[in-house]
Amino acid sequence: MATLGFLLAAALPLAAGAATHTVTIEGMKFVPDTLTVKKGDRVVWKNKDVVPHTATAKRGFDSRSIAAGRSWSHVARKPGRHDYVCSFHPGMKATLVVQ
Ligand SMILES: [Cu+2]
Repeated sequence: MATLGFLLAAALPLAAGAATHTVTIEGMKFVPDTLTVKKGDRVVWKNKDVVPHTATAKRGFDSRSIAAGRSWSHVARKPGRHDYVCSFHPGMKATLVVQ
């Protein structure tokens, strides 16, 4: 079952012990506005608003447009403090800390 093996591998891309964290985008805010994760963890941004948003760091990651009701995930690989904004609404600011 080579095909099944491939599908399982695709569904499990995280290293053993890696965690998944969620940032909810709701009411024009990132919640929580500061999230600390370990290197290799996955972060999922869930847009619960009725307008698109982005999660855009100067360096490290850029979700591009996340449509209303959709989500985007990113594996945190770069240690450090990553301040990010929504590029459509620059007043929306948050921080991802990768340890
Ligand atoms: Cu936005």
